[in-house]
Order: sequence, then structure tokens, then C-alpha cells
Amino acid sequence: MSRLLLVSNRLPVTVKADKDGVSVVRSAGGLATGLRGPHERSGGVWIGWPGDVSRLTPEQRAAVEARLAELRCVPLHLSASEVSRFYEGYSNRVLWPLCHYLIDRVPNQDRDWDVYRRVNERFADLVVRHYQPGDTIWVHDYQLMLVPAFLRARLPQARIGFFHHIPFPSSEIFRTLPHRTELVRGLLGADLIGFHTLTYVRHFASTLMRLLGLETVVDRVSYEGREVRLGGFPMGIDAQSFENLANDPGVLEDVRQHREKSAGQQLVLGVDRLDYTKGIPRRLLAVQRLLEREPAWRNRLRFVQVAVPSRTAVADYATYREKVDELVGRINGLYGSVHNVPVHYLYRSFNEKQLAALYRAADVMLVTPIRDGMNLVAKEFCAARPDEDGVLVLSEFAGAADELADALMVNPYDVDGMADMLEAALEMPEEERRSRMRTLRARVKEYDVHWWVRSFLDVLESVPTPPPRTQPAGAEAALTRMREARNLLLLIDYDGTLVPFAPKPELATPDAELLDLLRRLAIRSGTRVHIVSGRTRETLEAWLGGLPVGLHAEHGLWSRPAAEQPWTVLEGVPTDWKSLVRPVLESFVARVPGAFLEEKSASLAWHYRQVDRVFGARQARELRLHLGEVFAHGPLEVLPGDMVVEVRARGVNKGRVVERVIDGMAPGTLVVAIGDDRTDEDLFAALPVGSLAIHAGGKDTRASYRVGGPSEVRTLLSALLVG
Ligand code: ADQ
Repeated sequence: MSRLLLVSNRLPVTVKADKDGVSVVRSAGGLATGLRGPHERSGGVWIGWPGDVSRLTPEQRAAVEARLAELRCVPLHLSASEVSRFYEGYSNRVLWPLCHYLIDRVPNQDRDWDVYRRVNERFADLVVRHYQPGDTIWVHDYQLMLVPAFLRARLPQARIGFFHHIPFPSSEIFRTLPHRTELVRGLLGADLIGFHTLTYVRHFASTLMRLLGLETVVDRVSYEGREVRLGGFPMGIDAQSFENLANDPGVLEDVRQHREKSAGQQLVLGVDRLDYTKGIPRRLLAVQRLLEREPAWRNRLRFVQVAVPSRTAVADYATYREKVDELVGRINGLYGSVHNVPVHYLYRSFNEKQLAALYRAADVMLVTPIRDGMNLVAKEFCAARPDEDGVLVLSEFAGAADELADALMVNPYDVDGMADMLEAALEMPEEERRSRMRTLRARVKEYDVHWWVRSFLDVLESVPTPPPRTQPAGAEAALTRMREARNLLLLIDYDGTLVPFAPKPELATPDAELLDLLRRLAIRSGTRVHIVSGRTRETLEAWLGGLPVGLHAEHGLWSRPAAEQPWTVLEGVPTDWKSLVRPVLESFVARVPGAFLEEKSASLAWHYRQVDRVFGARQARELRLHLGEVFAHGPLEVLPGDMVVEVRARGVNKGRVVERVIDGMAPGTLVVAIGDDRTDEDLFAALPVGSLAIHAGGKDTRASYRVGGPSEVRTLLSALLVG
């Protein structure tokens, strides 16, 4: 096992200070329990915020640091302003409601983004300081979505995993975030991105497609020359320890007392953090609805709602608390009597033993969040029922619903429906209760938190580490070699390499700066320049014909080796297939709004740059399949390009240009090819040994050098002209 570096917003400890000194105790939460074993066994560290220690004396702080070091925890201290802007601000006021589909709660302006970004960078800095080659890094949750990319930039070889603990919403929701692209690129720094359910994986994959045009194939997506995996890993709990607690004699005594207090009544339970995603008001309304509809239940039902205070510094939580208080008061006012109140509301934290006793004593457990990444309370309830009794009522919008099919499912937005289901739960025959609980328990016990940790780390550790890039910086190293060469032969692609893509091909005209750059390069001593493009010779002639450079059109079908020379065509290229292919492409133009057909002398191209991304990609796939089937054995090739599907005669490709231009080349000439898409790979493949291939962009490539895109290509070429 490699050393594990765990990174989460909070360290899995609680620091307490009183007059007797300070204590640092391990938290009991699911994540802390599940990761404790691997953390200790691997000899790694856990990096995170230990909570506010600003009020401690220097001696107390030193004691805390020493104790944290013993626990292999590395603290990252946050200032009061960082807590308020990174944690409460961007994380909890923006990302939290947004990922739970509550866009109305997101502030009109996100003023805290910069601090979120900065704190993520600080986390990454600290990880880099502790990283040793061979380590596995595992980053947790929505507070740290940018950390994987910051790490990837600094540690290209590292193995990095990320787990998203809350829902990943539909791309339609995620796209409303102003900083959506940065966040998604932040996650893509990881090798493996894990979610609780396959639904969240699907939402993330469609977000990648919509925002970045990246296609996920099965569970993988290619990004910046690496493969990023996506996976569903439903988190479990420490089921054994909950079961042990539920059998503890002290706990059993508490269970007996709870039952005694509910004698003649059924005990209904709710346990949550007091968070507006947990659906407490609607749950209370469902209880009220049942009491209103069925007076017979009024004295026979005791609803205990435990709510642990949470995020009390965020204003929305205070308002929510008031709403819950008010509802509880109203229901008790309406349906209570001198002897009995229906709702017992406890606004405080309970320890695990107290929780286990409540779980085991309950007849019905209501877990009805309006949206929840997973929800571990539902699983804790099942684990705490070795007596195989009790009914779980579960929201279909909790991630846990995907696994716990034997619960009674409810739509938490349907208050009447929930009241019906609560009644069904209260009246369920014992045999059915037991049969459902047995199935639920089997699932919760088998897929526990240890299974979750193992399955995530197994996949992460099976990901091959990225091959070392020849030159991660690219441009500098390429420039050095080019400057050292006595003679240079430059073969440069046009679209996507010298100019950025335009919405329509005819709009990508060369600007004055580019024309000047190419002219100066062409007259640089010992330098020859050729433009190798997929465009027609008419276009190249019109745009670049006046320059003293070689022009090669339609992927090398046509060539004009130097200014003033005639265009010549590659011999023996058939064109009689076009009348068969044209109608197929025309039918795809007709049915795909925004697509259009481009005709060149030896090829036909179907462009979909202006088409809705998801629809366009799907249609392009269908077109390729169709063409492949119909024309499989003909003299044709189908080439997927950047938002274009091109059909052309076999054997015509940019590589054919190389043989023409190197003829008669002066000894000691360095051939340099620069390009950005699949068609340029043919050019790279045909270069003589010792040449220099530069990929402009983030795709998979055989080139050994890489630069960012057209503006970096221009910077590189301009640098050749100075010094
Ligand atoms: P949470 O929103 O905190 O977690 P949940 O998974 O239900 O939601 O609970 C976490 C823990 O808090 C449980 O272990 C539970 O026992 C404890 N807890 C809840 N109410 C309590 C109370 N009143 N007193 C004491 N303890 C209480 C986020 C996501 C979830 C996801 C987890 C893990 O929102 O969807 O399941 O992370 O990934």
C-alpha cells in the first residue's frame, strides 16, 4: 500500500480547551472511522482545518500541535475571514444549496469566489509540501473542488483521487454557476472522481460535455493528455460498531426506558443535522396531516425529532430553525393534550450511544430529505436493528434510496403521500417488517465504510500514473532547440493552431499581426515556412497567397510549394464517390439545426460547431457509424475532427506533404511541425527522425512537445524572431 495523503476541509478531530488545558479527540464520524485504518497503516498524513484555535494561549496551541502530530494530522489554520468567506460563504452559501437544487438560496452575487480559490490553493500548497513520490492523494468534498487541478499543475506524476460527498446536480443546475468551468476543471485534475451514485456520475459527465465538449466513454474521459475516471462508490457506515452499540447493556437499558415512555404508542423518529436540505418542515407537516385526517392516531403516536445544531453562523440556518420551532409549537398546540404531546423536538447533538438507543427503540424511522448526497442516518438505523424490526421510510431524493430498495419510498414534496406512507409504516404487519429489515441490514452490513474505502482506493491505485511528459513546460524547450538549429523548416497547421476556432469557417481570417508574423518568419535566415491545412486552395490563396510561404490545401491534396508557383494535385485520387456521400451528409444537415456541409475538391465535411453540444456529438457518432457501415470497403476514410466529420479519399493526409517539402532540404535542417487536431497527427507521424512535433492544445498526441493554443503558438514563433 502506498502512503495515503488525506485532504478534507475539517480534520477528523475536535479540539477542546477549558481551564484544565486542551484536548484533541478523534471524531466519530463515518469518514473518520472508515479512513482511520488506511491512514494509520499507510503511514501517511491527514491535512485539514482543526477548527478555530485563535483563542488558545501559545502553550495550549503548542500542546495541540504536538497532539495533532501524534495523530498524524497536519493542521491548516484558517483566519476568521477565511472561515466566513471560504467555508460559510462560497462553500455553504453557494455550492451547498446549488448542489441540492436550491438555486434560489444562492446569493445574487458570489463575492467569496476569490477567497475560495485562494484557500484551495493553500490546501494544495500544504499537500505539495508533504508529498513524496509514490504517495496516493485523496481529496474530499465540495469545499476543495479546485485542489486536484492545483495539485496536478505542481505534481504531474501524482496519483490523485477526489470524492464528492454531496449530490452532483443536473448540468442544467450546475451551469448556472458563474465559475462552473473553473470548478469542473478543478476536479479534472484528479485521476479518479468518485460520487455516491451513478446518477451523479451521469450528471457530471453531461456537465463535462456541455461545458467543455468532453465525451465520457463508459467511465473515462480524456483530458489534457490524461485519462480521468469517473465512478459511483456508495458510502457505507461502520455497521459492525453500530450493531455492537445497539447490543450494549447500557444502550438496551435506554431502549427499555424509551419504550416505557411510549407505552401504548408507536415511536416515530427523525435524526438530522438541522439543515434545510433534510426536509424537516415537510416531515412535520406529514405528521400533522396524519393526525388531522385520522384522529385515532392522536394519542397513539410519539414523534421524536432530534436535530443537531449546524452552520449556525449562516443566516439561512437561523431562519430555518425558527420555521421548525414554529411548526413544532403549532402541531403540539393543535394535537397535544395535558397528558401527551405528539412532537418531541430535541435541538442538540446526541452521542452515538444515545442515537443507537433511539434507533433501536423506534417503530418507524423517517428519513425524508428533499435532497441528500447519500444519508448515513438511514444506514445507521438499519445497522442498529439486530432485532430485525422497525420500518424505514426513505426519501427517493436521498442517494441511499438507490441501494435501500426495501425501505418505504416517499417523495418528500408530496406531504399527503408521506402521511399515507407513514400510516402504512405504522400499520405494517410484523412479518413484512422483518423481511424488509433483513434485506436492508444485509446490504448495509456488506457494503460498509471499509468496503467503500477499499473499492475507491483499489480503482485509484489501478490507474496507471501518467507517463512523464518530455517537457511539461513545452514552449521553452522547443524554443531552445529551434534556436540552436542552423536551418528550420516549419510545417504549421492553420485553424486551431495559428487562429482560434471561429463559429463559421469563413470568419477565421488571418489578422494583420499573424500576417506580419508569418512574413517575418519566412524571411528569417535559414527558415522556410509551410502552412498545411484542411482548407481549400481558394481560401488559402485568398488569405495567405501574398506571403512568401508554401501552401498545402485539403490535407495535402493540393500543394503550392512556394510563392508564385502553380498549385499541383496529388495524382490518382478518386472523386467519383461524392455523389453517393453528399445526400447522406445533406440529410444530416437537414435534421440537425446549426450543422452545415462544406465541399472541397476531394472531400466533404459535415460541421457541427454551432449545434447543441450533446445533440451534435450524438449525431456525429451516428453519422460516423452510418458512413462506416455503408462505405466500409470503398476508397474512403471518415475522419472525426474538431466539431467536424470529414469524408475523403483514402491515402490523402497531411503526412503526404512531408515527402514533398523535405526534398532537397539543406543538411542540418530541423523540421518542426505544429498542429492541434487528429489530422496533424498524420503530419507528426511522417516527420523524419530527429524532427520536432508540437501539439497546440490539450488532446492526446504523439508529439513530444505541447503548448497551450494559438496564442502560445504565436508567442513561441515570435520568440524565434528575437535573439
Ligand atoms: P450530512 O449532511 O452530515 O453529510 P448524514 O450522512 O445523514 O448527512 O449524517 C452524517 C452523520 O451525522 C451521521 O453519522 C449521523 O449519525 C450524524 N448525525 C445526524 N444527526 C445527528 C444528531 N441529531 N445528533 C448527532 N449526530 C447526528 C454529508 C452529505 C450526506 C452524506 C455524507 C457522507 O450531506 O448526504 O451521506 O456527507 O458522505
